[in-house]
Amino acid sequence: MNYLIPKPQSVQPAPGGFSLTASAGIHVQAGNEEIAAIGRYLAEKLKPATGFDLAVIPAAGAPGAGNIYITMEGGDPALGEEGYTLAVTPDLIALVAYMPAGLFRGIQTLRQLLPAAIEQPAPQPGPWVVPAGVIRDQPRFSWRGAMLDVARHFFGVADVKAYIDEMAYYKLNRFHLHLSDDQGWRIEIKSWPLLTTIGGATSVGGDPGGFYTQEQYSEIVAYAQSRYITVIPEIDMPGHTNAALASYAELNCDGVARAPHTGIEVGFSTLCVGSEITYRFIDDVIRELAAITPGPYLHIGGDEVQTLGAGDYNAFVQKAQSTVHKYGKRMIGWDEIGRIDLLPLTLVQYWNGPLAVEAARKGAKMIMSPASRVYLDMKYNPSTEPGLYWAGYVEVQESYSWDPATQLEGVSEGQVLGVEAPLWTERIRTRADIEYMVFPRLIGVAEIGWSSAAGREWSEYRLRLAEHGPRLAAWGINFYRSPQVPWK
Ligand code: TNX
Repeated sequence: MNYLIPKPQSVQPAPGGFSLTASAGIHVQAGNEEIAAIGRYLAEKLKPATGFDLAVIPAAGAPGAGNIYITMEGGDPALGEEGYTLAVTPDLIALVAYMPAGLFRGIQTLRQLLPAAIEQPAPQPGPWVVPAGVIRDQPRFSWRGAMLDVARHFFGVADVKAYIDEMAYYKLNRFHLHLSDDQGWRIEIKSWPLLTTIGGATSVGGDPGGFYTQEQYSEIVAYAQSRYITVIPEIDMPGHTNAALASYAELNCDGVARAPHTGIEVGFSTLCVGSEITYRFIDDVIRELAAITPGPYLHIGGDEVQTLGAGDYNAFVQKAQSTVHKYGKRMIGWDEIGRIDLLPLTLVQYWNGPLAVEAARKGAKMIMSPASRVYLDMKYNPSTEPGLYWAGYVEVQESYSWDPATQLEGVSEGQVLGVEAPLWTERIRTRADIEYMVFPRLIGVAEIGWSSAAGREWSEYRLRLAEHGPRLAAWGINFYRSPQVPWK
């Protein structure tokens, strides 16, 4: 029970353990399809390494010895939406939660309690013993996220699903997709089809482009939902818009379509904020995106526009905020939106600057993504091949040893919604690159978001992290074997 990440709120070990055998049943609370689906997910995760075809059975109360029991009956409301209790005896594994999301998080704990070989894709000898004890657990923060930039380089549905599964294993619950930028537009907008046929065709460095149809996007959203992860789509504006400006001449103040951009400089592009068509454009884009996004959030970027005055910028973002609100969503933006009058439910994502503090002073809730800690595109050290280093080299310890409630002067715990780790992809071209930059740093971010600050310490964490090496290896993940960690 000593190697769990994120570290649970409370762990009480007991003698002995539960031996999982081929005859175990996964007994799920009867009459609840959502819980049955969680039971099937567990069976599916246990099958490859054990070879067991565990039956998912509607339960008539707690089952007899040798079984797994998953239920919301008796779930403690004090453990909230994502909390759970996992009680393991030599006879029974009982997972109880107040809400289905809690059961799903508890399943990840159960997977981590089994030997690392459980993550192997083909049958292993076992035995499959789960140590006995009681875990009572719930998250510190409600926002525990990762962002993937699919604009600078495009990653298809299969890559994205793999990332979602990796996030789920560490109990993350927000997946932010950066869908548009200077170098590419990645989501089909039916009323503006050239965005994807022209704007979607390029990537950084002349690499291949690509985009998601609305159907594919919905497939990603549903996949994330089945793992209790909310998708947050981002369309960056008014800057970071060259792909749109290349697709439609009329979005430019001079009426001339821009050439595609395959470099990595930022800050030069902007929508034409004085023209009426710009607002028809953002209305259409936000309307279509809101309609296929069941989650409550829509991110409008708002970062790094160097070619607009403050007045124009503020007026534009103010209008974008009204549009997002009109379509029933809460707006999120990077630091820079701290300059405008924010609606009460608007969220600010801190990355680098003082404007986020201004937003906090106005009462906005914050998502913490300090570049010098959790920008997963930052190189680990000078010999890291992929990535950038403008915010410094970020070794595993640096990305773990900080706290969201004390990172920013003037922003206290009550204003912090949680933490999110972005992966920008200017210098990330393949799934192997993603894995190398994300792992193991994202695991530490997951712990920062979930576990209590008290007792969270690098010298102890690195030993737990070491035990996760074989699990990452079992999935075939190309992770960075940091010399700071005594890998197993
Ligand atoms: C800053 S973070 C950016 C991105 C870049 C990233 C590279 C932010 C709001 N803007 O456009 O991709 O740095 O690390």
